Amino acid sequence: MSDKIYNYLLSVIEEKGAGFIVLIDPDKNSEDRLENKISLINESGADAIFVGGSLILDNNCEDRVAKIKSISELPVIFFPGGISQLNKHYDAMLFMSILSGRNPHYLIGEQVIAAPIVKDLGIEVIPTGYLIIDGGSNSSVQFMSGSNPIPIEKPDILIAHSLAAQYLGKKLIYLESGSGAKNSIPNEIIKAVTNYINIPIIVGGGIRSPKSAHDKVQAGASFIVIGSAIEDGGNQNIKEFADAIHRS
Ligand code: 1GP
Repeated sequence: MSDKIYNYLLSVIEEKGAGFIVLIDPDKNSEDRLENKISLINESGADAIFVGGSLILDNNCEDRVAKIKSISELPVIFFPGGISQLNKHYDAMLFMSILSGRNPHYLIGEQVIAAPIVKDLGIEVIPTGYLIIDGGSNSSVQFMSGSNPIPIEKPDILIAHSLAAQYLGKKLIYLESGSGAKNSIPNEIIKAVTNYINIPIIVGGGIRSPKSAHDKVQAGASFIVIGSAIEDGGNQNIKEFADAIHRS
């Protein structure tokens, strides 16, 4: 199996200090809207596009991913909200387990259903430990996955989960406070986790400003994911995030 996209992500860390990933929720972006949005992202300095959402209210996900792929200059990586969003158009996928939860379906059930289809499609997989942390509001991912988030005031629990993810062989850890979270992951928590593990950390959820993104990179994040903050933003906004995240 190819490691092309994973190696590309590692090269971004090497060259730029950290990477900027834009999240596109296929439920919130019609094909017309995508045209404009992807061209802004192409020009922004972003390093990759994640596509995925907790819930999709129509049957057009595959068409939208095909559209994104046809106009994007960046790797298009599946950030799975569920197997119904899996299709042949992605360059790679985060092969995730919600390790912070205790719902067996999202620990291993969904992955078993997906694995043979992923093999058939020939998509590169990036094993990822997904850890949901309480972001101060009920997140869609928390509700849809039926899993409790890790309490923010218990960094020892998060550290133990992060170490377990690394020892299980995950290549990335995703610290998630939920799309549109009231509170993003605090910098001191990111710092605490990076003191214990040595695989790259993705941080996402509720990051609203370039300064906040910059501070999370300083704390040790290797990738910052921005979705809601640029959902209606212009090119300038996306560029500002890229500049704040990349080493100047
Ligand atoms: C959600 O981490 C991502 O899974 C991005 O969150 O939409 O809050 O930027 P936002």
